[in-house]
Amino acid sequence: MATVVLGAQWGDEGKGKLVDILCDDIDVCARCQGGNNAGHTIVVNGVKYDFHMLPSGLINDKCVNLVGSGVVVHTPSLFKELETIQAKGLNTDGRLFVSDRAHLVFDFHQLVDGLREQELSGSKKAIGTTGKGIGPTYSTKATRSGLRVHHLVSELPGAWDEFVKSYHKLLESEQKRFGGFEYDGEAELARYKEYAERLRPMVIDSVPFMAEMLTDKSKKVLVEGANALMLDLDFGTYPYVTSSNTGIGGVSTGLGIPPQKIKEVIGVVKAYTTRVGAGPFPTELHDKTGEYLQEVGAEFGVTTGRRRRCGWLDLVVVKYSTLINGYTKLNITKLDVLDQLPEIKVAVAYKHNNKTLESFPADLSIAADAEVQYKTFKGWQQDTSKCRSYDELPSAAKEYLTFIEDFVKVPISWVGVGAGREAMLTK
Ligand code: 2SA
Ligand code: GDP
Ligand code: MG
Repeated sequence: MATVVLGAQWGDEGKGKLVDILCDDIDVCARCQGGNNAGHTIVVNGVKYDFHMLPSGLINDKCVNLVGSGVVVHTPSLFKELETIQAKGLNTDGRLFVSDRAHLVFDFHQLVDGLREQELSGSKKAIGTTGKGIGPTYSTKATRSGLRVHHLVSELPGAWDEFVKSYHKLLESEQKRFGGFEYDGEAELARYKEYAERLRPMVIDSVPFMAEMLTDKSKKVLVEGANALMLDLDFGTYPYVTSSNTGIGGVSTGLGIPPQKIKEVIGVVKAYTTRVGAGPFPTELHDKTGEYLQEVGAEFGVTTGRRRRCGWLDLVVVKYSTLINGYTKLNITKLDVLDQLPEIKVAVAYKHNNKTLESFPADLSIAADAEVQYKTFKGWQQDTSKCRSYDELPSAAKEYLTFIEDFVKVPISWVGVGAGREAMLTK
């Protein structure tokens, strides 16, 4: 059976940290969507690891890791990331598999990502992507012109020639669409000839692999979500979203696993809200409190280094994401960041034209104009970062947590009070 960890807001809730802790007792950690746009920071004994495309289960030396079929793989970045974590002392030998059905991100997809953003910025509607080629690669997947891992590593006669032909066709169609940009496709293909050799030993048909892991009663599987529900292509703040299903749907489509094999869905919720990139953010703070959250929370993008926008916790968002993802447990993270605030607010409803909205609206102009209704809590103004059990938390902090639990109607099982493994309280 599988446990799934998903982001409940706009990302960077601290999913990586929970995944790392759970992987102590996990056999397979799998990514199902996204690519190296993700950034999961994990701190173990003071050593910081930044994961982008690779599953965070690689930190645990007993855990096998899978880059699933729904992930888009920029091969050079995969090897670079592997080398970086190996240089920090992790032995990844025989513990990383890549699905043969995953799509390949080429450098020209990244170039096109920038060109699309430039086009949109003319109408002031740029998405604020990470520039990692994620949208363009999922686009070519949907138009059925993309190339997959099995195309690259195939040893069937004529397979490489076929790969080269399809590559040129794909590149030419992008060049046609984007004003005939200059591009050295031959040089990229030469690099891919080498990558094919390095990648081949890791490539598997992940469908029978996952089926076996999910049937074997002695095996535990964890699915590591990337990005978060409000960035979901279908249910997020479209078009200000990423190009994959970051919600529960992406787990089945991105790994080929039946939904009844999912036992637990853990929603990771930051004790306030952040967003990186453009798009609506009803509880965003443009004042000193917003700056406080950004600085104390060290809210910078792990992949791009961009400053994250900050605001109050929005329970309209968390409830909406619960309706879709069906969380069975919550992990509230970064509670310690709120420690010094005299007053803490939580959004509990949106009003539009004097009517309370039923849920997070599809129409972004309604989200932008909505009047946010808050509940205000007195801050605890005590250091929680040294707490090592739930009981040690100040009573005002417990009140805040209980309110979240009651509002969302999902039990809180973990509370984060610091970046390290030791700073996770179980409830
Ligand atoms: P993309 O590149 O096409 O996926 O961008 C589309 C939108 O999705 C947002 N997005 C993210 N939001 C939060 N965190 C992400 N990962 C990195 C991190 C981001 C970074 O952990 O900090 O370093 O900037 C992530 N990845 C994609 C993106 O900002 C766009 O709004
Ligand atoms: P992810 O994308 O959801 O995995 O989250 P990120 O790694 O992008 O961002 C979360 C950041 O907060 C990382 O730098 C973590 O090390 C850090 N972090 C995680 N949990 C906590 C916590 O409970 N308290 C504090 N202060 N930092 C945390
Ligand atoms: Mg992140």
